[in-house]
Parts: sequence; C-alpha cells; structure tokens
Amino acid sequence: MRWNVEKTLRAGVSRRSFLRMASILSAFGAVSSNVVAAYAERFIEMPFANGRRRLERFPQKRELIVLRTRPPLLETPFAVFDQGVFTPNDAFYVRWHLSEIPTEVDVDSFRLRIRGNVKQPLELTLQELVSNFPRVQIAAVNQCAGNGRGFFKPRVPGGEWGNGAMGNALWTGVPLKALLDRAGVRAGSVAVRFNGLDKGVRAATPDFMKSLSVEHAADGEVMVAYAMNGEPLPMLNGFPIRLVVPGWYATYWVKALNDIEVLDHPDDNFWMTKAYLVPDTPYGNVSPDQKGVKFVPIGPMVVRSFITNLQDGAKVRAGATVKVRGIAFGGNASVSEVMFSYDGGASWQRAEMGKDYGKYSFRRWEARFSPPRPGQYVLMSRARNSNGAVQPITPNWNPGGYMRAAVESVKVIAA
Ligand SMILES: Nc1nc2c(c(=O)[nH]1)N[C@H]1C(S)=C(S)[C@@H](COP(=O)(O)O)O[C@H]1N2
Ligand SMILES: [Mo]
Repeated sequence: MRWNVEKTLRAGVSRRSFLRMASILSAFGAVSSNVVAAYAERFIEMPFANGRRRLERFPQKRELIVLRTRPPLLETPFAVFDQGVFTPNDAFYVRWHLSEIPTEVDVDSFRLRIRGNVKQPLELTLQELVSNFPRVQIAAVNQCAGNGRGFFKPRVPGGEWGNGAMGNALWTGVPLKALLDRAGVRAGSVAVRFNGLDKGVRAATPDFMKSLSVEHAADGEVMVAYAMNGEPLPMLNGFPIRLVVPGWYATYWVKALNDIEVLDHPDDNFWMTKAYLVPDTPYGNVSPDQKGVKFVPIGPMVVRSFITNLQDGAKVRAGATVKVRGIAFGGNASVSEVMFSYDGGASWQRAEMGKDYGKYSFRRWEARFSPPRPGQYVLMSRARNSNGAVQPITPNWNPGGYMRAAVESVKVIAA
C-alpha cells in the first residue's frame, strides 16, 4: 500500500460516506448515483522533454496521468476531451497542494461554517444545504492556472502539466449569494475567504485558503456545489462540497469546503499574496529577462481551443476529406467563433459550432479539409470570445507558467 488515502478509500470508508451523500441528494431529487474503482499500471509520453508519465487508477478514478502521488496531481488523458463536451467525473483531473487531504468525510457530522463579519453566523449540515436553499446548475470549465505549463519555453518550475489539467462539468449547488444573504454580510466587508478540510503535515505550512471580493462572491454565479455531472463529487475533487467560480481559474474553486469567512480587510494569507500571482499585463505575458514586473493575483481565464480527434503524427489520407473536431472555451465569456487552419495559420476557415451549454462551458466545434497532396500539415484552431479576445498566435510566458494563451497546433501526415 503506497499511501493512506488509497488504503482508506479502498477499504470503503469513504464509499460509505459517498453513498450516504448520494442518498441525501437523491432524496431531494438532486442526483442519481453510481460509483466504481479498480487498479492497473501503464505509461504515457507527454509531448515535451521528460514527458514520460505513469498512468494509474486512484479511488473513484479511471487511469489518469500521474504527476505526483502525495498529494495527488493527476492529469486527464487528452483523448477524453474528444469523447464529449462534459468530462466524466472518473476522468476529471486532480490537484491538491497540501499532503493531508481528506480521505473520508462523515456526511452526518460535516458542517459548513459561515462566519466573520456577518450578522448571523451559520453552521449548515449538508442536508440543510441541499434542502433549505435555492438549487442552481451551471456548466463550467474548471482549469488549473498551470494547465499547459509543460509547454512553456523557456521551461519554468512547477507541475509539468500537458493540456489535461482542465475539465468541464455540470455543477449543481447553492448560489453563494443565498448563503451570504442568510448570514447577512455586514457593511464594511471587503473579501470572503474559503477554506477546506485539507492541511499541511507541519503546523507551519500555510493552510490553503483563497478569497474573492465581496462583490464577486455575491454575484449570484459563484456556487457552493454538492454535485458534479449529476453525482456526488469524487473525494479527490472536493467531496462533499466545493466552491465553483465560473470563468475563473480553479485555484479559487476551494475543495472540501467547510469554512467561509467574511473579512472586513483584504486577505493577506500566503495563497493570496505569495502564490498564484501573474504579471499585471495582458495574458500575464512578460519576456523571461523582463525586470520590475508588477505581479497580481490571477483572475479570470483566457480563451482557448483545442483539436481533440487528431494527435501529433496522426496519418490522414491525401485527397480524402478529413474531419477535425475540437473544443473551445471562452474563459470568462462565451465562445463567439472558432477558426480552423490546415496550413499552419496561412489561411483560416470558420468551424461549425456544436451545442451551446452556456458561456462557461466547453463548446465543441468541427471543420473539414482535404489535404491536396502527401506531406505534413500543421492544423490549428483559433477561438474568439464575446469580449473580442482572440487566442494569441505567439504563446504567452511568465515565470509561474500560468494562464497559457496560445494557438495550439497538431501536425498530421497525409499519405
Ligand atoms: N481545499 C483545496 N482546494 C483546492 C486546492 C487545494 O489544494 N485545496 N487546489 C486548487 C487548485 S490550484 C486547483 S487547480 C483545483 C483543482 O480542482 P480538481 O482537483 O477538482 O480538478 O482545486 C483547487 N481547490
Ligand atoms: Mo491549480
């Protein structure tokens, strides 16, 4: 047994809490449930230097790409994104910072506290959260700020993700605004801070906490989610509840959320002032030797798109029609168009858009081309969002390897 979370989960402890949660949710018509777990071992090669990674099954997960096991950093194999607009829970990537992550949660004694600069502090059971507050659903992309870091040139320290540190899910939960209104935010409040059940091994390790401005927290879109794609959240994705901050990087989507504190001062905790900072420039872009850069906490996501049905080196038939499929998301706005190129960006055609699940969701797209003669073709997609932002042709760069913004390409061979 390599480490405790696996042991605990395999022993079925959390499976019981998970099933209890499933029964609370289904009693209130919130979800249906169905869970599995098993094990194997294989490897995958990521498309950059030192890219060999183990594939492994963790509890409630299918085989994912292992970047680290304690705490787990697990990447979604890219082929999953070709299979549907929503990322299945068992394929959803996993990222934790601190080693002591929750491996079991007693669903009956669990409480969500809402405290601080409020008129009426609350301690809510999961049952109360599910049955006493409005229920909303939103399709939204959860993307790690460091997604695609492995592609940064020059390379930067940090988890060397490919592009699979993202996923799209249908989230169900309570608008955070409804909880804040029930507690009564006092005048003079400036920030709302979120904390979860995880912690460091050493007491000196700063607890993982993130904050949003009071206005953002109460915008009606930020949600405390208790279901993901119609099921309880997997333990590794924040069971039993997590914050969902549509359009913003996942660092704010605090998992295993059990404490919400309204502050009358800006949050100066480590994770807001020292970590997840980006240059205060468009796309957080700077040159590697740039001096005197001002850094600010990362915020909204940027527009991205990907080809999902063809990988580098794929063979296609010269003269025949090749179907190209992919996904796009607008960051903090909807996708307004996707352009496709098969000649390395020399010419572009408009892709056909798939069903719209809302502005924060993945959106599928499709295009066709006929390679006129044998040889290599560089395929690219380029999305625009409703704010008018377009994926930059030249990739951005910053020392944290955050908010990758670039037209991605796939090289195929026609024969
Ligand atoms: N409690 C807690 N929540 C957390 C984190 C964490 O370390 N602890 N990491 C954040 C970061 S940086 C990311 S990228 C997302 C990952 O979400 P996922 O594991 O569900 O994919 O969780 C966020 N929420
Ligand atoms: Mo992240």
